[in-house]
Amino acid sequence: MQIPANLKHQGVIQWVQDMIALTKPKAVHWVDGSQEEYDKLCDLLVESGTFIRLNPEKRPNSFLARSDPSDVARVEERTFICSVNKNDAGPTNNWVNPKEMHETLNRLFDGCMAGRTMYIIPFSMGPIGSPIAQIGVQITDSAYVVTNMRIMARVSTQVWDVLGEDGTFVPCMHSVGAPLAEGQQDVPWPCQPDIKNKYIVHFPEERSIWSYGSGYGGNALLGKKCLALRIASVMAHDEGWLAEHMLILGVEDPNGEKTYVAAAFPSACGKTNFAMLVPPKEMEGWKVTTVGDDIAWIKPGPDGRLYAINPEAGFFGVAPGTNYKTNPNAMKSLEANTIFTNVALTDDGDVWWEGMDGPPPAHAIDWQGNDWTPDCGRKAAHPNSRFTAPASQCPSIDPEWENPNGVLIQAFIFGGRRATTIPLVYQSFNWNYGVYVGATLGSEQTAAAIGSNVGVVRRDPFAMLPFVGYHVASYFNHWLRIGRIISDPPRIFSVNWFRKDSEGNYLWPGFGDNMRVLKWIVERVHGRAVSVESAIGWMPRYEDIDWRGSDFTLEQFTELMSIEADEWKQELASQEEFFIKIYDRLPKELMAVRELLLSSLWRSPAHWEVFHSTETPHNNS
Ligand code: SAT
Ligand code: MN
Repeated sequence: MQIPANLKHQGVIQWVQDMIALTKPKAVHWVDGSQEEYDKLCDLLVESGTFIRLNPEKRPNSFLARSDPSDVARVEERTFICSVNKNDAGPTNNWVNPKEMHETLNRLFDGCMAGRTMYIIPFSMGPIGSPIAQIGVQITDSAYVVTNMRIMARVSTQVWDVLGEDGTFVPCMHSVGAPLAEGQQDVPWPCQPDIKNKYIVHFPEERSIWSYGSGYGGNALLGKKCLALRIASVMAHDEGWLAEHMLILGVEDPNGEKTYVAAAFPSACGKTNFAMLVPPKEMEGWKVTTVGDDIAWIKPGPDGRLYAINPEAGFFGVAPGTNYKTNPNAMKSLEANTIFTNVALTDDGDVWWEGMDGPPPAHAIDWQGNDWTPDCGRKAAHPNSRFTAPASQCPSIDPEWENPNGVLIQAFIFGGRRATTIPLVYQSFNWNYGVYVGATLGSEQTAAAIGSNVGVVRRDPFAMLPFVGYHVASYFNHWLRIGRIISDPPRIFSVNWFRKDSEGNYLWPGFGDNMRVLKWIVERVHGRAVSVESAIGWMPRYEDIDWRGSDFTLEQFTELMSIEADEWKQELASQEEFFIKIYDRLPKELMAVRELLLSSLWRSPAHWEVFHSTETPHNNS
């Protein structure tokens, strides 16, 4: 075995040797992260039928992959947190005794790479050498995974230098679980089609990851949800920082003042669109820049304030609905050097998905490889189809996005997809109330996870339900603790872009218009925006929002901001139901906040009447 010249870490070498002995690959390839290597792997994937090279005139250096129809999203029911003590995983995670799970995995991985090449990927989550970054080494038998990892993480032999002889790394073991017998013909998307044979396993005490049977997204690109959220959340808890399912964006006001905010939304709720927002042109001088669209690692800096990095290097974004109107920056990011998965192929060798600009093509090949026409009654692209594109190609990328020390976070935003109940925006009274807002976040489920009841509301605290690597109530306590150790804590806001009227139409236009809300948030942070006190927090009046270029009326705003008694009673009951599930470790602060909320909601019926512009403003931030 030809070990890379600058790899001096015996722990890595020993681990790789053990994994070779276990999985018995046909060949071993140490990934160096070079362009040349990437191009060769893409050629190989074209040859094997996994990749289709797109028309180089339309989409240079870009490819389409179609997954097995069984392997199209994260598998939450097969995701495990194998802590030594069951209750350290908490009631919201699947748990198996780690010893037992190791036995299962050893059996599954025994010989699982037969006939395949083992790739060893050195990667850094975060700028290489950043004090906030972490190093991972992923072993995989999927060249598709290698090419995607090279976009999503910093894959480089430099990582071996940073690791030195005794640095810390997270071992990330991955196999599609489809060994090839002598002479057996491979398929374009090898995997274990039966969901029961897929395993996404985390050992929080060992800080290791084992993934078997899937080649898709967060199941297989192990730097993302597995390392950067589930394992990192455990590290963050132990070390006093935050690993969050949050986008990071910068807001520049007309005076050039920059404010960074981090926002948590569940998967497939428009984080990428929000992170790359283009303000309405009438809001002259306001500008949004992108630091990250999915994950934030946030640490107290030397001044006691919170600084965030995006640990990723690319976007793994939802394709359907993305177009030059909803997200021009994403569209420009994926004009070249992009891998598309499960979108449709047009007759001229380009890609298409539902909601792309212009009329649908008269004919295409759908995500399953079948002929497709607009009237055929099927979707051309899978609802969870994705693009993998380098962040550096994003026109709105923030100049500080690779700053190893991160950017100063001044506001947190929590948002779900809620047809009712939750108003467009409000500010929590203080940090503890804000933690309550995050802890009780609810959202209608999306196609990002297999087996989800699309449209049904579930509690998704901090948008981290499938990503906290330990007991979720201890995670709440960790957030409360952070509030006690930092100086000048960020202000915390709730938003809901997805409220509907009684006919089921969205009340809020969303996309670029979200800038109006973001502007109010930023001005609140700096103590400049007016608000009024409601039962649940501080809220803008109609005239506190910048409506330039909009014809949104006071009546519409009133409906969008209303707090309905019956809905909120139900909401608090549903929040309590969740709290009861995690009662054994639920911080007392959250129970107290709930009581206070209930007491302020329980007022004379007049209180429930909607917000109107005659209330006395308080300029209290
Ligand atoms: O986990 S994935 O990376 O496949 C996508 C998501 O759920 O956000
Ligand atoms: Mn996500």
